[in-house]
Amino acid sequence: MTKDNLGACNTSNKAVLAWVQEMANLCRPDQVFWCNGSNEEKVALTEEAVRKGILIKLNQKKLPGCYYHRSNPNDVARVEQSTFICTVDQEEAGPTNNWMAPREMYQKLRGLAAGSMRGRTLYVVPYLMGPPGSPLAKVGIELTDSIYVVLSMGIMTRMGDVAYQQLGPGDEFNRGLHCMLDVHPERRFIAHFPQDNAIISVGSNYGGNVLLGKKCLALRIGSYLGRQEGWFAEHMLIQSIESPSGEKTYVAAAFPSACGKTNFAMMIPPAHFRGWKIRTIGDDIAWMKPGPDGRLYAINPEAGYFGVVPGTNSKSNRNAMEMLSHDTIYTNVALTPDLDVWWEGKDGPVPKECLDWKGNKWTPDSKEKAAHPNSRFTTPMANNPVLAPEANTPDGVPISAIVFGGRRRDTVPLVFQAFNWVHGVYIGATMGSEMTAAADGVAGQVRRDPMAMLPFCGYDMGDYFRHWINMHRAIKHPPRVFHVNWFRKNAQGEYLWPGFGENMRVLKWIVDRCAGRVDAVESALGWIPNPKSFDLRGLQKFNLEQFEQVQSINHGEWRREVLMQEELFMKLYGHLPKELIFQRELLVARL
Ligand code: GTP
Ligand code: SPV
Ligand code: MN
Repeated sequence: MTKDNLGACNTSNKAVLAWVQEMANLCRPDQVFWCNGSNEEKVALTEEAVRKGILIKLNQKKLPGCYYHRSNPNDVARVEQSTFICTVDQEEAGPTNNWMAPREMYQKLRGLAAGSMRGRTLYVVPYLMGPPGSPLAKVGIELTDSIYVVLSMGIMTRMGDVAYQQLGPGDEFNRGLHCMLDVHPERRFIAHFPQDNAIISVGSNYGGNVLLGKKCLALRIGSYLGRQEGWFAEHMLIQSIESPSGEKTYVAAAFPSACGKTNFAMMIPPAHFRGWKIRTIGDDIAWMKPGPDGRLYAINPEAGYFGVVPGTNSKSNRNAMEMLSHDTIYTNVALTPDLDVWWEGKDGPVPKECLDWKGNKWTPDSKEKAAHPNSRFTTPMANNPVLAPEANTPDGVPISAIVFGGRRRDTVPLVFQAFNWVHGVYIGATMGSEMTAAADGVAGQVRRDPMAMLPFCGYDMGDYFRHWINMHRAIKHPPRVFHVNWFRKNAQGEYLWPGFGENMRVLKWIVDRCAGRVDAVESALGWIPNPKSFDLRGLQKFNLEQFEQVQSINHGEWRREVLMQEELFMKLYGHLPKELIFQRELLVARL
């Protein structure tokens, strides 16, 4: 395609043509731009974004291919109170989701969208979630008036002609409409219509609210379809662990937003673990389906990472620092006078002066943070120095372990293993975690976040637990289930566990448990490591006593924990599987 016909219509799919026409008639853009995913297109749209001040070109000597974006200060995270599941019956959405009848929501949002793209361009963004040709992959089309969304979708998904190829002549694609409007919280709605495989998002231009392939399609709509079709759509990283002898194990792990998935997915094992290799298949989302051999197979539907920036440095995550050094969009970090980026926790000296994420002058004396706590990078997975080649395998990888984990300063030990599948479902279902800056709300407050899916489950949470329990029958060799907590603190507020690369020690125990190679001790919560066979060698300033502290189970704290779980169970009572109530009774009996 030459430069002259950039933006020209590139599909003959009748359903696509008709729907785009219908939406253009509604939104009234000055022009329609059909994206094909080519490099010329990316270059041209990037230049246009720079010309319009939507992106700032960063110092290309230090950060080749990198750009900077500031979102509206009222629009810096997901907004759960504005997120809706619009099923015909309210009961189907369940008590943990906001609900509105589809007819009412369509009417409301079509009203807001009407004429909203006058003077603007409507971009048609076809995208594929999953490796091309994968039986699990899904096609979506996002119509948006945000060039930042187009460029981000180009990184986060397999965007362009490849999606039309997968779609063929059919009409089975997710219909996503995104209108920025005036980016006002009162006119901000992220609405899902699972029965129509459709999404409408208005009034935001931020990450999880507007990159519709990610949380909206891959998780909310995905989980709804997964229950109908017999698979899982989960908020999980996927990693491969290769031992020095070449044995490969695949692990999927669900931690809530900003609780360590990206870091765990690409961690660097400490020196003691020479010969062990960790590689990333995905850092945020897993689609998993039983395979013909009775194991559970997982793909990463995404092609890029939209990750938390603050705290990233060469000590916590050297792979990430390398990954972010080129071809990355930075959103809401600080900008230095030489057009470099900075954030709290970055290596090197604190800049004497810079512009904070709002564009205001910032110095080390400033009271506010220079980078927003939920500032993010958008980077292609190909940038990841430890990307697993299996990230592109259409059939996915067989999962040996599922790991749940929250951010808990107390109560929850470093690691324990479920006694069996239903107990594992109970452990995931009752997960608690301190809230983070990834969503609007009170950071630090503990809330129940079942399987890290509270903001992302597209139907009744009790039915979701039922789906998890039922799937056991379809998986002859189910993964073993574990729970971890990297965030336990002592009375002085210091982390009890060094975390990051040292999490390899926990991972090795998990891998060995899956292979039946290491013993464990029975506890009230599940199987826990025998301190004698848990590998602490080479870990500086960490003794067995500290290990026992981070593993300790305080029965008083756990009785309180069970009461907190009860609140969720009461809320979900109507659809809560009885198995989980029995699991709770068994736990109480053990405490
Ligand atoms: P989302 O993209 O929001 O879904 O988040 P995520 O789960 O991928 O979280 P991420 O890996 O980006 O980590 C979020 C924050 O937790 C960062 O500030 C990290 O520095 C911090 N973190 C990650 N792993 C560890 C760990 O092992 N120990 C400690 N103490 N902090 C960690
Ligand atoms: C999360 O909040 O879990 C994210 C970031 O991964 S966002 O895409 O904004 O939802
Ligand atoms: Mn996430």
